[in-house]
Parts: sequence; structure tokens; C-alpha cells
Amino acid sequence: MTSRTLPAGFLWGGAVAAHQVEGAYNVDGKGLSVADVMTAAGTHDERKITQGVQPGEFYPNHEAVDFYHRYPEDVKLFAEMGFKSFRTSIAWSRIFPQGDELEPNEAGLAFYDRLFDECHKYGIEPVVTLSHFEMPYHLVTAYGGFRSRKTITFFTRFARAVFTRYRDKVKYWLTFNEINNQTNYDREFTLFTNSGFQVKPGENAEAVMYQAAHYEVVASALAVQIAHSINPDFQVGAMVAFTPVYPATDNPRDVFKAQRAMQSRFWFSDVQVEGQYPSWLTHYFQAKKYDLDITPADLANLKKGTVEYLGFSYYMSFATQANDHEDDQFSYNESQDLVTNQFVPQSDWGWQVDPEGLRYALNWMNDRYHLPLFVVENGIGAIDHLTADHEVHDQYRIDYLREHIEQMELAMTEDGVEVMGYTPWSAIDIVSASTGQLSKRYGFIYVDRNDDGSGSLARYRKDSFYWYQHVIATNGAEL
Ligand code: P53
Repeated sequence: MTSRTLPAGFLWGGAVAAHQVEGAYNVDGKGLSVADVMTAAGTHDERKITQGVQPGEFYPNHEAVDFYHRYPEDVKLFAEMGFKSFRTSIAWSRIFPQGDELEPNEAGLAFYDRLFDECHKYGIEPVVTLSHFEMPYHLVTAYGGFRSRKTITFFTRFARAVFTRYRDKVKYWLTFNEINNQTNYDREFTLFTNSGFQVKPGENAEAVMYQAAHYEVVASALAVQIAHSINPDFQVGAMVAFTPVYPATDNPRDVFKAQRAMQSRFWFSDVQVEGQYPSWLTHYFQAKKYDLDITPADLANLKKGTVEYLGFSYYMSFATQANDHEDDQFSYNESQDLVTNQFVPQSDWGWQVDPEGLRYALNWMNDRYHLPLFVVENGIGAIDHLTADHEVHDQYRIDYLREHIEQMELAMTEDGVEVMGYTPWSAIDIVSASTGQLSKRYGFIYVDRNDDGSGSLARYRKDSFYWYQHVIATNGAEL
């Protein structure tokens, strides 16, 4: 138990992403997105990426939990929990169905007007991600996603359209969700969902990732500039998956390996916050002979488009150790270089649960970035059981969230870290991003839907719903 009081105005809330809740994948003119061509996987395998939508395959995001039609009921439940904020994303392919049109789709824009109005009805502040794993699929097939510099233009056109439309409805924006997932460039899922491409035979995946990510940080910096030209009061943030990488031992080689891992995972936010590339990375490009398209105009734009806060997700921590054949760069390959941390337990999906790592994360970012921080995702995917009385006794979720909130509060009250808000993942059950499962549940609200798409879609409050309601009511004093 803690009795720490947080500042008034702290943005308690919950988070989702458009593609994981909305469904209605082909309604009101929406085009296909990358999320619409990924099948469902099991607990320990990866989703299949198909060539377009293939007959006979099951695509769980097509219907998801039908938030597109049920949002009034869902937002009402968020308000009942006491949400001050609600984080979601705008499905890019609702606004620009193909991605490369010149004019936005009015029906798509109108949906988010309705959604944001519904939030404001209850005093809930929307926190909106521009790109959360949902690039229009046509940009993938026609341009190779962010392989192409042209995609910067498509993205900024989208950003301008929504900044203009929601000028008076949304104040808090995030550019790219977990832009740094693609550090793990050997994983098909991360490159496809972050950047909209797949690696071709014989290609150097790391080099292509760095090129695409460069275009993204430039697109992000341009979006920040556009945002402020439209409304100077907008707050635009970057968003990284903050998975700290610890050294497995106190062997100095392991410590340096962990430092290189952290540099490799967080150069994205270094650039977005500081407006320039870290020196290790420009030297790394030279050492690896990666001849990237990075122009002086790009570098000038990075300087002009720095973010005003840093959003991050926090689920787990990693550990690494040096191997016997390190190159001079101690190059970090996330698919190969992680080891199990014996000091922390794992979730059913093998995620290393580490509440103290959240305090470490907040301190690390505070020291490095000197910006307000926003915990825009935190939670645990778990199997829930709905009782005959439609209850869900998810004490494990309450325990997870309580332990993490405690560490966040310690960082704020004992370490002086400025945290703007906390929007745990997820406000309501969603389709898991990495597995496509519904049964990897995160929500405070249970949705009657199964992995195979069956179920009534009815909503039920879990025990965690009532617990979180009390946390918000006491502004974090009673956990
Ligand atoms: P799922 C990897 C590591 C940390 C967070 O993840 C990640 C990922 C990608 O799987 O994703 C974020 O559903 C993401 C959400 C996602 C959530 O974490 O794979 O921003 O879209 O649902 C949980 O279990």
C-alpha cells in the first residue's frame, strides 16, 4: 500500500489502437492496412503475412471487437472507470484508403469526429497516435512502405489532414507507435508493422531497416512542424517501446554489450528528442558501409521537428551478454543476443515481468531526455475466465498493474521524474498485435469473442475494472 498523491490533472486513462479494436475493415471507404493481411497465430508462433486478403484465411483484425460500431457503449464504460484520457490511433487507411490519394476520405474523418466528441462528452482527453501498425497496404505493394522516400509525403499529407480536422478536439499526439520495435530487424512482424516492407533474399535487413527508420524520423519531424503551424498548443510526442536491456553479469564486456543494445534501441528517440543522430550511429553506418540516403535537408528538418514529450510502452525488460566473437561495434542483433533474466518471472507468453524496471526506465529517460514522460502502454496479456455470472477475477492483472503503478509513483515522488499520465494497455480487450489472439487479453473490459472469431461481442466489467476505478478516484493514492 502506498499513500503517494500525484499531481492534479494527471492523465489516468487507457489505451488501444484502431486496428486492434475497430474492425469494420472495409466500411465507409476504408482501405486495407498492413493489419488486414496478417492472420492469427498461436501463443508461440508468428502471424502469417499474406499477399492481400486470401480466401480461406482468417484475419482477426477485420472485425476485431467492433469498436467502430460500439464505441458509444465502450466510451461510456471508460467514463465509468473515471478515465481522464483515452489513447487510440487514427487508422491511416480510413483517411487515405490507398495512402497516395490527394484528398482524404470524408467518411473516415467523420468517424473520428464522432469518437472524439463522445470522449469530450465525458471530459476524456484523446491521446492520438498517427501511425500504430496500420499503414495503408497499397503503400506496401506500390512503394515498399518506408523503403521509399515518397512515403514521407504520404504520411505528412495524412498528418496535415488530421491535425487540421481535429485542431480543436485533440491536443496530445504521438507520431509513430513503438518506432524502435524494428531494432529487431530479423523479425518479419516488426519490419512489416513499423515500416511496411519485407526483406528480399540477399538483402541486408539491418541496412534497409536503418534507411526506412531514417525516413520515419524525418516524417515525424515534419509532422511536428506541421502540427505547430496548425495549432501552437498541440503537444506532439515520440513513442518508443521501452524495454530496458540489462547486462547479464558485471563482466565489463556484458555491460558494454548492454550499453550498445540500449543505444541500438533508443537512437530513434535520441534523434526525435535531440534533433540529431548520436555519434556512435553515424560511425556505425560508416563501419558497416551502409550508404544511406540522409540529406542535409533531412538533418535540418530533424533539428526543427523535435518532440515536446516522450510517450513509451513498458511491458518487460530484457538482458544481454557479450559473445566470444564480438566485432569492434559490439553489433546488437536482438533476435540472437538476448538471454533469460533469472531474477524476474515470465508471463505465459514469455515476457519478463519487471515492475522495478519501470522506475529504472523513467529515471533513464529523465536523465537522458529532460522531457515530460507519458506511460502510454503498460499491461499484461493473460488468459481470462468468464464465470457463469459474467465476472472475471483477474487478480493477476491487478497485481501486475499495482506493482507497476507503485514504481511509477516512486519515480515521480522520490526521484522527481515528471510523468504526464498513465494509459495502461488496454482499455478493453483487443486483438493482440504480435499473435492476433483475442485470448491474450489485456483489457479492464472483457469482450465475448474467441480466437476463431466466434462470440457475441458483449462487454463485461472485470475485477480490474472496479479496482482501476478506485485507483483513479483516489488519484493513485490507494492501490
Ligand atoms: P501484444 C513487442 C514488445 C512490446 C510491445 O503486445 C509490443 C510489441 C509488439 O508485439 O507491442 C505493443 O499484443 C503495441 C500494442 C500491442 C501491445 O504492445 O503483441 O504497441 O499494439 O498490442 C501488446 O501482446
